[in-house]
Amino acid sequence: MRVTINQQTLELRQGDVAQQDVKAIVNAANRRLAGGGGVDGAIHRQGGEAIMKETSQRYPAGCPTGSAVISTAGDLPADYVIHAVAPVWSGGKRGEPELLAGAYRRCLELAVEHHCPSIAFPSLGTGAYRYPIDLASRIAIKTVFDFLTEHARPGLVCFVLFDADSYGAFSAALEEAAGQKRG
Ligand code: AR6
Repeated sequence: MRVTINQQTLELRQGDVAQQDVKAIVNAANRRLAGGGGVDGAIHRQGGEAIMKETSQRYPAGCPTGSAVISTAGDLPADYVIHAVAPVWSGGKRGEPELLAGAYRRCLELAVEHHCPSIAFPSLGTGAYRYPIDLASRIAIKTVFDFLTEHARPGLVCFVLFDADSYGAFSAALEEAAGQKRG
């Protein structure tokens, strides 16, 4: 599924974010950038040691929740990995929506700052961090939708969803957002 926003493309794909042939892919990281399972495990396993080597040198203090940092992509098809830290879901009253939106926004800013014409995101926060997919997908879509409306770049933004349920939630959120824009 794909829509055009401000002459740019927002696309949903199913698969492994690590294997996407785009300029930057986004990692679902933790604050210590310590490595883990899920998306993080796939990226470090397939990208090799260069990624962790660079992040531990450049970002010894890690990355705050709701933000992101950028590194090499090692052996992956992409040139950059942007490591984003989503909030751990704890009911929704601890600033989780703002933090999740902030993480997506910072990734888009970093992609633009590094002249990336394309970026691929996983669904941040909805695995080990337990953010409910119906809520998280709406925040993800709205944040990207608004960014593309307000900026002329990056050009192509993909969400790469790992399973059918996540794909379904993102499709519904995208239809809702596109419908609202059409009025
Ligand atoms: N490509 C795309 N999506 C994937 C992939 C993949 N290769 N693998 C899993 N997913 P998670 P979080 C989906 O747990 O919730 C890590 O250990 C997965 O089904 O990767 O932000 C870090 O080190 C889910 O829908 O990220 C942190 O400690 C979504 O991606 C913590 O987990 C996110 O799942 C971050 O947790």
